[in-house]
Amino acid sequence: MRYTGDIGLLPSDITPESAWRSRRRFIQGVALAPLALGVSGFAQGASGGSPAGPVLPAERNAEWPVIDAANSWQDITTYNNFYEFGSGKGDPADHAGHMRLDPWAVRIDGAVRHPMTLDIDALRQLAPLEERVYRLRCVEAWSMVVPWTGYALSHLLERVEPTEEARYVVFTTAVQEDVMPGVKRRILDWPYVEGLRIDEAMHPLTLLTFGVYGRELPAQNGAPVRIVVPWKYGFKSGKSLVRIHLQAARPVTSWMRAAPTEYGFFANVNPDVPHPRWSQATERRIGSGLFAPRVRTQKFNGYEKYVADLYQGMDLHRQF
Ligand SMILES: Nc1nc2c(c(=O)[nH]1)N[C@H]1C(S)=C(S)[C@@H](COP(=O)(O)O)O[C@H]1N2
Ligand SMILES: [Mo]
Repeated sequence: MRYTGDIGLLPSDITPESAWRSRRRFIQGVALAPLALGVSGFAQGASGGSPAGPVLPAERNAEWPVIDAANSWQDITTYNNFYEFGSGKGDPADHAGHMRLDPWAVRIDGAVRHPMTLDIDALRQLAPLEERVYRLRCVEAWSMVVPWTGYALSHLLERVEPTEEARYVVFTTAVQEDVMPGVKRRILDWPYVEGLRIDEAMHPLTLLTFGVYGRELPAQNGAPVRIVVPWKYGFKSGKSLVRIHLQAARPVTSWMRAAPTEYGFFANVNPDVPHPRWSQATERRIGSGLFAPRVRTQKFNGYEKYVADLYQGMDLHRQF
């Protein structure tokens, strides 16, 4: 499994796995500088932009299918939804750079035995970072393929030990009203709140995410930490998290509150369940060119065999 198209090879593709791992350990133990070499496989063509920002070392996890060629750094960092910074696709790249990222702490509390507040470095170091290439399918019927860096959220949840009461996990995004033009305009009811059922949150595909393309997350992609739930529409993947709260009740999320008939709690990618205002049967792949054919949308965004069990017995048309 490898990146294709304009992405080129990763060092892990051309080095035996064991050599790669030991080299990684060596690099991690010595200094960050040689990593510039370690991630050189990410170099893009001129049109794709070059990954920028601090390097974030991670091992490739090839356990999950890489569906397609990854989108370019340029696509991933300039075509965004981050309504706190405005509703235009370019607004996050234009404005999110003003977000204050240091210091940053995340509170994990509620129905857990060990509530804690972790600063971003402690949170990032809680489990080994992995690189995973996931498809991101927006509810607006476009998609991208993104090499994320993070670890399974389950590692963090296991650390805080959910109690028997913990049936849902609620994610809350930072609000910095002075630097977030969208917050001033009340596009949604801030803060941006999302949630998962505890079994969805514990699923090994659910990624607590700190980076993209081997670099720390750019602000517009949800720095310094976000969630990525690849089998759900993109709006479930809250950015720039400040709180992870476990509770008994199903939360009312920001999008449910804004338009309950359009955005359900589950929001599983499903080509058979249209949005009330448009079809979800196909998607436009960002970066594929104006005349490229639309791609057929797959149930659970292509992750059906890993997650279908979670929804046994549910009517996915009603519980959308
Ligand atoms: N806080 C916050 N998180 C958010 C959003 C948002 O507006 N605010 N938009 C969501 C939507 S609709 C999508 S499709 C993804 C987009 O992630 P990306 O910009 O990194 O591709 O972020 C999600 N997370
Ligand atoms: Mo989205």
